[in-house]
Amino acid sequence: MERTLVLLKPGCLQRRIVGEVLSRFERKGLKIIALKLVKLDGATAEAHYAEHREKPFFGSLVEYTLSGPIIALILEGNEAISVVRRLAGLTKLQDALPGTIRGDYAAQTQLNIVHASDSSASSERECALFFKAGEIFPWEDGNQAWF
Ligand code: FUP
Repeated sequence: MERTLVLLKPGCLQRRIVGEVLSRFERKGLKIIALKLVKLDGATAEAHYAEHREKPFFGSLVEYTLSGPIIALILEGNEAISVVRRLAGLTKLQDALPGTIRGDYAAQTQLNIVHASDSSASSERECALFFKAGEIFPWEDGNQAWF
């Protein structure tokens, strides 16, 4: 079982597609074990994208990330890190296939709607950046009678 950190960037709220994007993860059988609406501060946004600090798009990427509230969540499931990356689709606009979240909704590479951890090391780092231990609630699949 793996955990992965997902961000629904400001464009998801702007375009009222939070429910649609969350549905894709739920339909796949992933478990939401942490979730919050948050307005990031500059230091957290810069720390999250620290690997891109030297890139030409760093400033505008951080600016976009800070342009409104975002939804942060942790998903748990089998092979969750790579499964969620595939559901999200590739980074670049022209590579993101139809049927993926970015392929269906992103209109610009820089505004590519979602973030998903790309390795277990980044998942660990990013889950800790966005959530305290007390904000994460793992749960078990219950008795079918609940459905
Ligand atoms: P990903 O892990 O798919 O989000 O991709 P990266 O970590 O490479 O990129 C992080 C963010 O930087 C992307 F979501 C969008 C932005 N970016 C650009 O604006 N231009 C690029 O050429 C590459 C990434």
